[in-house]
This record gives sequence, C-alpha cells and structure tokens, in this order.
Amino acid sequence: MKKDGRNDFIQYTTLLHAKNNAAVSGDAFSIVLTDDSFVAVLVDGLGSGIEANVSAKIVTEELERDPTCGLDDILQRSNARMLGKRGAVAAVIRIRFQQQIIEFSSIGNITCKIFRQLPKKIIYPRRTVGYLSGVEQGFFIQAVEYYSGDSFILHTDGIEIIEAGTLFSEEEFIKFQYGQSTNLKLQNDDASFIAGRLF
Ligand SMILES: [Mn+2]
Repeated sequence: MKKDGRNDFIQYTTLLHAKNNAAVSGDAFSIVLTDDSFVAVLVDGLGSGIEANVSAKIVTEELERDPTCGLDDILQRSNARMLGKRGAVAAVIRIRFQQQIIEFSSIGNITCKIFRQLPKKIIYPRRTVGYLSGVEQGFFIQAVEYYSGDSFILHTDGIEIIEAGTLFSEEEFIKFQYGQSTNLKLQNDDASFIAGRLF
C-alpha cells in the first residue's frame, strides 16, 4: 500500500509492507493534509496479523475522528481503547506550515528523524519507553522548528536506514521516498514509513 501527496509546503510518500507479503499488516498509518498543516500517525501493532492490525487501526481512527486535537490526546484516547487488545507503539506528528513547527508525540520504538540542512544535523525527537496498553499513562509533545529544505522520516522497526547522512542529498532522499534507495533495508517484519520534504 502506498499513498503520497503534496501542496505548496510539503511533498510526502509512504510505504507499508506486510511481513511475508501477508494480506494484513500490523503497521498502519493515517495522514490528514490541509493548507495549514500535515498531521500523521504511524503505528506498529504488537505482533503481526489481524490482532496487531486491530490495535493499530484504533490509533488511525482516533486521528481521523479529530485531526485538530492535541497529539497527546490522540495517544491518550487510543490508549484508553487498548484494554483487552494486543497494544501498539505509535508516533503522531503535526507540521504547522505558517509557524514552521514540527510537533511530535510518541510511545515506544517508532523512529523519527528530522534532517535539518543548516547546519546539517539529524534531529531525533525523544522517544518514550512503553506502548499503548490501556494502562493509564502520560504523553508529552515536543516541538522542533524547521526551515525550507528540511525533510523527515518516520519509520517502524521493520525498517532500517543505513548511513542516514546521505539522505541530506535531495536526490538521495527522493530515491528513498520511492523505495529505490540502497539506504533502505526491510526487516522480516511489517515495515512502514512516512517520508516528507518541506518547502
Ligand atoms: Mn514491528
């Protein structure tokens, strides 16, 4: 499954590859792009197959229900629905085009890399240990400013990025976006990413 899109502020692509080419993936994503913002969630349901997919879909539903609500609220509402389910790790990102701010909130091992061009630096928003389990817990939002020409990748642990530094090159980044980069390694797992360039 692939989805991509663009406007004057962003161009993004995605990849979602189910383990062993299964029909159902335990990873899921959802994206809402408007003139003001890009809001996305990337989720890795624990385990694989249908039960993992059910947990992952809870988080994409919570984003789609109200894409304007706080990122921590999306995780909080998802968490509240996980009792009796497998659970999931998840990251939510909101990019505010006018303010040029990236907001990020997550739980567990979804990786976010922000490629800042000047000076060249990969920014890793802090990750929180744990997963959405239904047990009461808190979430926090980090904010990072960005500049025209910066880019970002969100990915699950089914993806490994070799020598991420080469992706500062726009040409290499675009190859990555379309799954044609030698830097992109798929593990034997559900694998997914969201990769965007910011203008
Ligand atoms: Mn995984």
